[in-house]
Amino acid sequence: MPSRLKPGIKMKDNLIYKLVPSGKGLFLAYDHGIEHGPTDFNEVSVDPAFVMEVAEKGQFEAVVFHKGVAEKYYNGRVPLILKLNGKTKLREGDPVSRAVCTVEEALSLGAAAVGYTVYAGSEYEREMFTEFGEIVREAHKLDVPVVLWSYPRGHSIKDQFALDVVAYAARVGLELGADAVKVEYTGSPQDFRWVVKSAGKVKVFMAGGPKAPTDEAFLTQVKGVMEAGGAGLAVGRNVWQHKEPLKISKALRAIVMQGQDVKQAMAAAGL
Ligand code: FBP
Repeated sequence: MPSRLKPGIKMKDNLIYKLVPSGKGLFLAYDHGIEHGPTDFNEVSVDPAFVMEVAEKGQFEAVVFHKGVAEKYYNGRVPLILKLNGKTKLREGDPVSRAVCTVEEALSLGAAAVGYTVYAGSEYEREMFTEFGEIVREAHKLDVPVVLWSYPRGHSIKDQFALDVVAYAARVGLELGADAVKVEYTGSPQDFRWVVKSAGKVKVFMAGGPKAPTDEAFLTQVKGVMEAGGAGLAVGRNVWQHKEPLKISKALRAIVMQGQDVKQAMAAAGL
């Protein structure tokens, strides 16, 4: 059958399988230095070399860095998702985050994929949509997977965790051409199933969020994501703020990759 695609646009399913061949995985996020500032870190986690080591020993499918950290600390032992845009939390008002790195630069730093945050609902949504569109175009031309951090935020968003808002965020990923989308958890597998469904062929990853009060509470959310058909999670604080980052990583893998239940996974990890 003759291709009806425009020249230069290749037919493809979903490039994220390059990073997560089984369709499931764990990404270790460490872009907090810019998003939140060093307040998220302690004496140990402030050092990007420590997080690089956790990513490797914890067998993460990828580690997420901004370009400066990648330049100085990325050692190539775990695939890299390079976060192309970022903002600080120092500025008030509706959020806007613009690219500080290109796809080409990301590749030269060893990236296997690129990431970008869109704050849908912000008064600057259009600027981020436009820029993200350009990034998807360039990345896909080069067969590079694109992960969208899809966080509805701004004065128009009353509840960023509400089911309709999170499902909308997941759908934005599909509509804008992302290969994977990272969204907040909605609280139950029943609800999250609708989020996953809304994203279609786009793989849905849960954002870890602030350190959970207990391991069990956190792992129960992760189990819920997997029961709902999610692909895994892109997690930061709940791993590198943990007193035993490798143990919690092991429990996460047991749930995400092996489908274990929470108690089994905790026991196997020695938690
Ligand atoms: P966590 O698992 O620590 O929540 O990391 C996920 C993440 O999306 C980071 O990649 C990003 O820096 C941060 O959360 C954004 O946090 P916020 O929700 O405050 O914008």
